[in-house]
Amino acid sequence: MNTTMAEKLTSKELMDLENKYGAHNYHPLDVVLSKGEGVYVWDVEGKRYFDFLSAYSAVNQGHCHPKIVKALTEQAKTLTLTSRAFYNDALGPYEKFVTDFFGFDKVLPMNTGAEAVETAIKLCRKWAYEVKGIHENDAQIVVCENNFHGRTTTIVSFSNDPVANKNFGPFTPGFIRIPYNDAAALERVLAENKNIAGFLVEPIQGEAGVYVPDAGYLAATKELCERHNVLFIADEVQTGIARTGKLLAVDHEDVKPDILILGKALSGGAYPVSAVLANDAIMNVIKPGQHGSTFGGNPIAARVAVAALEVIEDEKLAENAEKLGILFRNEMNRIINESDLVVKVRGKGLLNAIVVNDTEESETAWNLCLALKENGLLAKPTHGNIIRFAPPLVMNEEQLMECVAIIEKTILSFEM
Ligand code: IF1
Repeated sequence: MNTTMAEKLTSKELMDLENKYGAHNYHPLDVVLSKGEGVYVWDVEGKRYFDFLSAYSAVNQGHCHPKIVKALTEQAKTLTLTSRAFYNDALGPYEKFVTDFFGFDKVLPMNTGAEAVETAIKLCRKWAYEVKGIHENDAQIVVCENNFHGRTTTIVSFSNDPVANKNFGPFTPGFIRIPYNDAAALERVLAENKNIAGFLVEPIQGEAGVYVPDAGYLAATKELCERHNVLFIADEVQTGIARTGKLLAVDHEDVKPDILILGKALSGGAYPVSAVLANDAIMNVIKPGQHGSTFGGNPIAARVAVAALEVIEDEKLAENAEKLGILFRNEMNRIINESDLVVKVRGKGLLNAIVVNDTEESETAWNLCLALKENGLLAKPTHGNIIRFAPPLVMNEEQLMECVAIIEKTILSFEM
């Protein structure tokens, strides 16, 4: 088999190639995709599916959105990369646009979510030493149990998931882990420890299985941070950009983070674009040469991000996510009442999960996803018995009801 030729390979052949030549750091569902448009993707055999993962919420604006693709391809033909050794004519306009859009003085552009989290950690520590006055190397950042913030060595250092960090040590010190959704736990640690620089939190824990904290948790923790001169750092890589029914998940509680971390849908999935936003009193601690990235702030990323955010606003995707999310959870609750297989639905906007009535070690959720795939809908289990449902936000009500029918049919036939 000459795989360099443009000949058409089957799904089986393509999966074999990945298995033989790619590192086994993923366990994909056995579907090979070759095309996407809006809420749909197609496999190499031409079968169409509803995408209920949206590349982990990167493709909020739908696959291959024409406006985003246009920005990408036009800029790709003009100027792709200059590095930050020189100015480029796309970055400044993007920086003005994105800071206005989210209401911060400044942005620091990066590429992936993990890089943006690393950037926020570095920014927070530098601020702690140079503004707050913590003694050098003593700063602590408070994080939550079952957090997921990415895959770098420092980020996995403060994970409590052995799958993410076992045998990747030694780990970066300087993190204190407290229970999620427990403002009193934050209050205790802030009272005990004068060296706390920041509190890093996901407004909804995605990887942990779409855990929505109690109403008031974000506002209460933000207030505690303010009282103790500690930076509230919101990781909105997964929850941001309209996914949960507001532009940001913190907007549900009118919380303004001191540091905001964005990624994924900042490009609509067309290109790796991430960002850290903060006001001058924080961002100005970073001086030339102290942080950066070859690709961060490149002209393609800048044009793509502007287009991606314009789509969010033009197409009212936050409002659509809010409306369809309520409908989706209502429909799932109806199905739950008819079925013993699914016990719970939770989420906000179009970031939802159902809990399958089986152990975390069971194959049930995986097999349910295989059956959903056969019926034309792609989703993936997380933590064994939880299935995340996060379609592109450009879905309409009719399409959503078609998806509900697929899910219902699959769940009910599964029990027979
Ligand atoms: C993988 C889950 C989603 C994130 C938050 C930072 C990052 C992520 C809150 C890092 C990334 C991912 C990455 C993906 C799986 C995934 C995920 F299953 F783990 F929970 F989205 F649902 N902060 N989330 O959720 O961003 O460096 O990847 O750009 O396979 O690791 P990244």
